Amino acid sequence: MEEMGHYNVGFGLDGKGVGESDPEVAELLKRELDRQSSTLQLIASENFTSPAVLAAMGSVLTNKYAEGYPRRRYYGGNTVVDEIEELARQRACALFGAEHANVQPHSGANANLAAYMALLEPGDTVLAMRLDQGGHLTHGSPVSITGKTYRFVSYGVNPITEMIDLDQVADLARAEHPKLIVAGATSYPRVIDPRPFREIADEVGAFLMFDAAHPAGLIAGGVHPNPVGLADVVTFTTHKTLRGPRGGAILCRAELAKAVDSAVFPGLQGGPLEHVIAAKAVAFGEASKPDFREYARQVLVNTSYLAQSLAEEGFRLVSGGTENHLMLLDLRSFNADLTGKQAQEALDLAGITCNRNQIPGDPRSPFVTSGLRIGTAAETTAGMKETEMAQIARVISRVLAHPEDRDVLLEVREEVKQLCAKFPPYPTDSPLPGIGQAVSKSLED
Ligand code: DSN
Repeated sequence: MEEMGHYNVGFGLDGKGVGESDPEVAELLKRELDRQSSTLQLIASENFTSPAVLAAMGSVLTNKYAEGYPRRRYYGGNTVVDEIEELARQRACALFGAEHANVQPHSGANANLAAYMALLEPGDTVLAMRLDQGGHLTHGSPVSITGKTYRFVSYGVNPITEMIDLDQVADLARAEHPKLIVAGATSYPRVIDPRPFREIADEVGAFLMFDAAHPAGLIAGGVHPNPVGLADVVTFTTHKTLRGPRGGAILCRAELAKAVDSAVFPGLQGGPLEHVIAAKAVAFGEASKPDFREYARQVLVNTSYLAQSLAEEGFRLVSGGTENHLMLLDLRSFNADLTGKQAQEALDLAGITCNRNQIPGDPRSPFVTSGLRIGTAAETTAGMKETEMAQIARVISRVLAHPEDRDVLLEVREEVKQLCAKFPPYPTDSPLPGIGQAVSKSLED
């Protein structure tokens, strides 16, 4: 904590940090900044936003109620907010080549639910990827409102290749006549090509929705195929590879705009979070710049390099490799008794943050698992490249070879700290909102 004392945490418009009025909260913010800066962030769905994105989220827009849409609000005083939301919508459309964007969903789950509300009636049949094969809770899990409201039929991966079984998708589509087919996943290490899904949807007369929550930044960066124009609706989150604020968004053709907008508000949500929408606009602007294309390219290089290095350490890669920002490790090839839960906990103690994950056909429960999901989007933002990926593979292997050896965990933690110190995710020497320097006197006192 000592060395983080020069950070201001939660820097306000008055030039004062949270610490001047609430040292208790400020201390927690400071500890989290310390954790993110001194340990490896390898959760595939996380990233480090820019200081500008943080600043927009910490702005006066949080004060404003704006139910409705630009120029059609239920409350007064929305002239500036209208311009902000319009800018975010236009930037999202330009970035992905879409006809219409809704930037209000508070999350990816809300975006998905809104898309279903726009396209379906309760009880309608939907074909989507099963959670334990790489899908998402909102792709019809029985514990999700989606699974309780619609009739989901699930496809999965081929047990040999561990890649999406398109023959199964086609067979199920022909047999079940879904009104909607969902493409997209949360723990699938391969490119998802929207074209075969479009062909299958056309053959059976279904809508196609592409959940791009994970690859949105890879699509924006031009290294993954763009589903816009092929899928009727594209949903995504703005905080994963896209590197924006925590939230969701929906893209669609103009003819579906009204149905999508009505589903988000008033169907599902109340007042939009305009401070987050401003931050989404900032992130869309950042993602349209040439250096974001370079970032997306480096994410693929880093992930592939890390995966190959981990394979050399004895870990089996689900599907035999990776083509995106994440990989799934089958731990059983390294140590048949090591569970995902034990591995995640040992890595956490050593300063390496990732999440346990079921692998296709996993004999262990979702709470225990036989796999780990590892992603490079965040540490690539911090500037890490192939050399660091090789080092990360070595430390992961060392920890998992000795998950109960406290000395090893402490040694690795120190090595990780030194590595992270070379790649601070945020500048340490400028007074930036949220993370700048040296204003929170009360924290230092
Ligand atoms: N929780 C997200 C992920 O980690 O992929 C999906 O919602």
